[in-house]
Amino acid sequence: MRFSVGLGKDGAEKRLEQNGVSRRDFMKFCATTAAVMGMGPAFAPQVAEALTQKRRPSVVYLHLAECTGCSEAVLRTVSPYIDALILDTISLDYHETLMAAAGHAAEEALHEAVNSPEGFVCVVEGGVPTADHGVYGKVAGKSMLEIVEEIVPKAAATICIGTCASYGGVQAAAPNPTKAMGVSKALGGVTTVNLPGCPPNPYNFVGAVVHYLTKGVPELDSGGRPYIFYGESVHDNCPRLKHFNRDEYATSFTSEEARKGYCLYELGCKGPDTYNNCPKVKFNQTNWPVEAGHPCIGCSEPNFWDEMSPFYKPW
Ligand code: FSX
Ligand code: SF4
Ligand code: F3S
Repeated sequence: MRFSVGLGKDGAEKRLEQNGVSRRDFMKFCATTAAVMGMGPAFAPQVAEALTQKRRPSVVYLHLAECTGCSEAVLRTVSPYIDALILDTISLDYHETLMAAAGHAAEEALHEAVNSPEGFVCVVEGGVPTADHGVYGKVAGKSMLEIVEEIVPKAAATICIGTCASYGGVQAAAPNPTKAMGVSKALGGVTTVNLPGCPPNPYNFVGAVVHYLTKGVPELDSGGRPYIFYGESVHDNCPRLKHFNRDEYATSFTSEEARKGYCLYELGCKGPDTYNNCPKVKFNQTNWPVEAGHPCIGCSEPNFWDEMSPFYKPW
């Protein structure tokens, strides 16, 4: 495959090399991202171009109520170093856990990014506590509710990374004392690109960013999820499906059937009711829960902590 992308030594290619990403790794990554987006290899050069364009989009990344596992999932990726690529592609002007600035300097960076005439993309990680005017979650003296109310309407687009920002997540589980909810709901139904998963797959994040840069906001389902990543159920693409179709189930984790790779439905697998591309994309291109022997707990569905539990029993 030949790529005719202008990765000049002085520009993107050099920066990527400095971050430990070889040209070969980069092109492989672009082809994988194209595939994750449901596009053929012919789209890879456009992915490369989007990721190396001169004008890097300004991104304001907000942390609300969450475990930071979403950021960790992006930062802990192995080859081809999604963190380096993402950090090189976008201008991350505000990210509370990554930025060197603190206190007033951090607030100043946020203010500048949000008011820049060039515009910005908002990425939100975490749910919004809304009880008692949002008093249960604050950053720099402002409630998380006030922060999203102020910033999200000004953004060119908002990407919710993870189930918490998309739908509320673990802090929204019953009895939900802080009345945590997803960003869209907290703001009265504003459109957000939701990338649920607890944590989400970093490739879906990269794919969403590339989609935004090349084709605009992707087509979303009723839960705000892009069809390209969440259009099929986990069950649809599961390698254990042939056993499900033959009624071959593992009845305990230590059984002979479990060792043979039988279906995990009897052990609580919620793959048939969960929409995500885990079997196709995997985590770190290595593995995903069901292939590793664990039932899907439905982590990319709204309210999965309440509605998909008990996790180890079939419905
Ligand atoms: Fe939520 Fe992100 Fe689950 Fe954690 O921060 S989606 S709790 S893995 O990581 O928001
Ligand atoms: Fe479906 Fe889960 Fe069985 Fe896979 S293990 S076939 S996702 S029920
Ligand atoms: Fe989550 Fe199920 Fe995938 S638990 S990571 S949606 S297999």
